[in-house]
Amino acid sequence: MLHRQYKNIIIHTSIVRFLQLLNTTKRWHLVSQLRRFLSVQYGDSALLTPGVKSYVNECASLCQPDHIHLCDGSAQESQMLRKVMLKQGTIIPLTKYENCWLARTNPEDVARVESKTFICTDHEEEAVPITPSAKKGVLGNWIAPRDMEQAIQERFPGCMRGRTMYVIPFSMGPIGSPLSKIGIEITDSEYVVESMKIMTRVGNRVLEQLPGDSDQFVRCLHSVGKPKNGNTSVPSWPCDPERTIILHKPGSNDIVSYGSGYGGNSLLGKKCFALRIGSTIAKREGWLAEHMLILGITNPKGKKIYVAAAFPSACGKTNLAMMTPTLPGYKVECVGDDIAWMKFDSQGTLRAINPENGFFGVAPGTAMSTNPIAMKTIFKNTLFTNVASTSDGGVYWEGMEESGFNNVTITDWLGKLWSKQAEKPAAHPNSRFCTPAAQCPIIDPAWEDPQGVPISAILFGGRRPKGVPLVYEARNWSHGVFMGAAMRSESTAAAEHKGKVIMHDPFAMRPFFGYNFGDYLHHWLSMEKRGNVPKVFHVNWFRKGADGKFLWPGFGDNSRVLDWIFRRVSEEDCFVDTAIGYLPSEGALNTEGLKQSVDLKEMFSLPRAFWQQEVIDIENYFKTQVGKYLPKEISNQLDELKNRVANM
Ligand code: OXD
Ligand code: MN
Repeated sequence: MLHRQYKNIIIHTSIVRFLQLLNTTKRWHLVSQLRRFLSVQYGDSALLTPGVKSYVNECASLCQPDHIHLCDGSAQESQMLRKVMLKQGTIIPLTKYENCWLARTNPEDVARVESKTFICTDHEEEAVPITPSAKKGVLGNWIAPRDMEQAIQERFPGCMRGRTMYVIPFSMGPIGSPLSKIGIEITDSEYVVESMKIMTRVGNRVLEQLPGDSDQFVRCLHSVGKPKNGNTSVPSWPCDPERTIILHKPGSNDIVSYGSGYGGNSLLGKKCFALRIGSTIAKREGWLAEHMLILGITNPKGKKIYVAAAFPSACGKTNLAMMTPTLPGYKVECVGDDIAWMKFDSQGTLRAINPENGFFGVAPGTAMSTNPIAMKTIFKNTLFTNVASTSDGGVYWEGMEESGFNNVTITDWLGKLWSKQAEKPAAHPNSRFCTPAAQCPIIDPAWEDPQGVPISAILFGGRRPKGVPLVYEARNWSHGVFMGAAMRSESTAAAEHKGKVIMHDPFAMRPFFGYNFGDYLHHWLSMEKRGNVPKVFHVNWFRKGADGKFLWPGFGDNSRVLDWIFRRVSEEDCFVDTAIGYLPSEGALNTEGLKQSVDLKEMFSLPRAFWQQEVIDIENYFKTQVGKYLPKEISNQLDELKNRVANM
């Protein structure tokens, strides 16, 4: 039985099906009637702008849901949706914690699907570089407008029959900030609604920000879909893995996602809006939408700077953003762990907001020893996905401290009893916690400042087991942009890639570019003319020694690297000039009190053969994947690096 209030805010949409049978004039007339009907039925209908109403109508007539629900963002609404999800078996309560839930997905729907993610523009080269040897999909996938339309028509008509269509008004960024943007997500998944309510700001207060007669919002249509053959093997997690597709049309600010309920494919505010569509809006408006964490760091003298850092998915952004420094007197505060929108203010200072409202972090590896702040954040008001559960109503994943699990049984992410002797992990490697940012104990006091926080340094990094030192600094802005363009990292479980191959992942944006990477580089280079650009650094916590073990302890000890960066931002003369950039001079990295001995010599060594090969690989990548779109400044930077490496 549905909650009474719930019944009040849903409408039957068989009328919409009927509309499709009519000719255009009659349909137009009835659509206007329906619009009036919608505005009367839903909560505070006065808040629905004509643009939102007509988008809702459009989606309803396409998807033909049984009911429509305009989300108001309230706690009461969440209670109601949780009841629905419990009944469907989509979530189970985690009674050990306060207001925590576990969702188990269909095992075929566990990660972002990059190969099925497309950017739609009139001309292919607006979306991706075209070169004779470019491998398909390396820097994104293009789809022609008519093919996008066809993909929609093959999947969406009637896909929400028997389901409720939810309308989620959401703000990316603090409501009302000049840096924020609004989206309307339409979805047939309660899991998506509840996750969006954590990850973004949702509800009527968002609609109030939309100017009366405009449709200035990003249109986000999502359906978990229905397999063609009707086979929903996991009824609690409907999806259509075979026909999953994620489409973006920057020209009209449209996102259309079908077939997957998994976070990055379905919480459309995150990767689809804040990065892919966001980067195209940013290009148009002269700012940057990036796959970056933002943190504030205060030194023992009480001076504070903010840093933004781009690492590929599942490379420790959340851990760095919430770091507990081992260096005495330092304090780190978190603004965001995944996405930064950065724009110069009128003084020429680069200011950043975190457009998100929550953390969608990778669970495995999160522990008191690695990220105690995350552990203090995630055990209330959290929606877990694909972690293992314990018989006392708790959660478990690989890397969590072992103690406390002796007297309980563990059920793995597939719902099967699990033992430590099992060969398969208990939690899926891409299992997640989705938790409100505001409850992070070290959330920065300025994290919702509508003006954003001033950025003094930008870090690029990845998992590089060989050759790449712990930290080095770019010689200037163009060199920094080159460093971002040349980023590489070992693949992780965040997407569908298999095995641990070193992949090029420029700016950690490879899966998230909304437009041609060559144009993106031009845009980054142009930032130097717009304001005071920050210093740029490259970091690598993952270098391994000959014994295969990590050379650097990482986690809280990364504060030692941040300390050096802080001092470089303050122009301290604590560097040496090398072929690849500026490295800490001898003794400049504070290693006092390190709990393990570190082979600094090896960690900072620059093996000539490695760097010669690195330059060849970068050159090859630029040539085959970026071709004529590569800005001259970047190829100059490559030539200069090549010369310096040759003389190493
Ligand atoms: C994420 C990702 O979920 O990058 O943040 O995949
Ligand atoms: Mn990410």
